[in-house]
Amino acid sequence: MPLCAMVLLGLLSSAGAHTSATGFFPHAIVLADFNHDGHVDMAVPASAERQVTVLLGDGKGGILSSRTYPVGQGPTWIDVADFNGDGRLDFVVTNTGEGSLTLYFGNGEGDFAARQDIAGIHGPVSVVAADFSGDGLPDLAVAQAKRSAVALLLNQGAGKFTLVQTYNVGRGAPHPLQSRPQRGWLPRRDFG
Ligand SMILES: [Ca+2]
Ligand SMILES: [Ca+2]
Repeated sequence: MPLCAMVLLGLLSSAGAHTSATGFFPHAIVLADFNHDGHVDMAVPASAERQVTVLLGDGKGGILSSRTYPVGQGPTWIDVADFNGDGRLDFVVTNTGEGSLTLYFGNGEGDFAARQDIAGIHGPVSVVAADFSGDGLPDLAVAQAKRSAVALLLNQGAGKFTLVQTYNVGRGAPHPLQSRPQRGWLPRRDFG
């Protein structure tokens, strides 16, 4: 499967490397501890599959479980935050081909549900979650490559977002945005 993306963990050894399929054409990886077990997990959007794969790590370089979640066309970027304030991590994906975002809300045990789509975001190529308004809720900044712009969406609470401003950043494609350190979510970035 030459085009099938694989996640490779750990160093090659006599026992071989751990691999796990994540779908075709992955564009990004975000790290977080989705199930609160102290081990780093991953979420990977695969643009040709319209899906995100969540891989739960075992802290020894292996994968405990893998589960995929459907998103929109051409998912290219992902970020993580607690968007609805329930203490459990959620994720947001840019659907570049569809002009939308998809959010999933975590249950704190590594599973995600209550999909929410935000339409009308033309050509989103990357997204970062941060509290831009100072109210303690993570908002979203979305890079729109074809418009040479960044869209700012404010979190209205319960994970609901409103587009409040679009900033022109001049000619050229803003890709990607730089995310902030995710303190408190990654006790260590050590897969082994
Ligand atoms: Ca974990
Ligand atoms: Ca949450």
